[in-house]
Amino acid sequence: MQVDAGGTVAITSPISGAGGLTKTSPGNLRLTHASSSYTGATTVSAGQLTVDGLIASSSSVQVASGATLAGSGVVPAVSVAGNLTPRGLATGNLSLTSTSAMSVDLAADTNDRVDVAGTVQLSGPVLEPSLAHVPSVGDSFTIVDNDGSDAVSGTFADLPEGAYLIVDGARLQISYVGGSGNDIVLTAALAPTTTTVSSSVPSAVTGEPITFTATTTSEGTAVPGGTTRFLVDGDQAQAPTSVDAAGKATFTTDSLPIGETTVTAEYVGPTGFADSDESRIQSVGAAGTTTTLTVPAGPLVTGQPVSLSATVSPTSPGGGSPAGDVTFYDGDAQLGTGSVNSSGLATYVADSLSVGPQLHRQ
Ligand SMILES: [Ca+2]
Ligand SMILES: [Ca+2]
Repeated sequence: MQVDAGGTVAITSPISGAGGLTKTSPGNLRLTHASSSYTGATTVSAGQLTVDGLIASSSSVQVASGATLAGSGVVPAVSVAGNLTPRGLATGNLSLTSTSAMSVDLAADTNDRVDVAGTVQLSGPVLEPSLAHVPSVGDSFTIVDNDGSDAVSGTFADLPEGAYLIVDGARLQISYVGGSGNDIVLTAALAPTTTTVSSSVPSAVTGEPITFTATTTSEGTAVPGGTTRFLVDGDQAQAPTSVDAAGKATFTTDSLPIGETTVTAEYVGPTGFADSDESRIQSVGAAGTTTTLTVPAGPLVTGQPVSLSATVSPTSPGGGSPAGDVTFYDGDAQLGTGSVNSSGLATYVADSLSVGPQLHRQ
């Protein structure tokens, strides 16, 4: 049969006999009768053959590179080197070669699909899905319904099991073990994200500023937005802030307690992206301190009460307000203690000091 480019010829009568059918030229030949009985081979060498009827008695259908098989009818075993545009086509064994492409419209109600009675052989064909609506996460589309329990052999080009593909802005994940376990199913999915947390000072001391940086990626690249919040030992320490172009958010604190503290970054992705989080243990040790003793200017008179003061300050990189007690000595004799106040000052009033020995602090 020849159909000129741009034209469509429909055969509504049954085709019978022992001969075959070869479709040439660029136009579209449409077979609609439900009881054709010819037994020869069907060859689509150019243009498009649309089978909306039944030609299952044909020995096979061969679709040449550049030619197209389409329709919603019933065909025998099909080997496609060109294009397959099924609209619910039922086939025998289905083979798609590396030069072929399968186009499916993933409509919300009834998506394009092939129902295969036999084997499914994919030698790296290109999958060309289209989507006219926004699917909800979890919505699935069976594009090849494989009968029996035989596994699909091979995959579409660049789409191994579990791969993601973006279809008209929606993210779909492909499985060749979907449906009853041997069907090809596309499922609307969230992009996975991974969040990691680093510390500017993995082993800090009290009062030392520590900056935590959360970095969120999706399949190896920065996420396109979203927010990250930080928690310290499970309590929010910083409200959600937008991540930057590198997917990063930071949280700086100098008030973690001595010991080990759990710092968590929680990422909430934009539409289409999954959430993720990570926790890390931050170690904080005691900061070093410097103590300066102040005594009244002399000379002191024996027996006169003496007000002693000591100023305690953290040494860098520590910070904040030291707490605790300062013990004052007269020589080796302990005089008493004073508590360090919020200004780092401890005082003690001695009734008297001995003559001669140096005043010192331990
Ligand atoms: Ca199945
Ligand atoms: Ca099967």
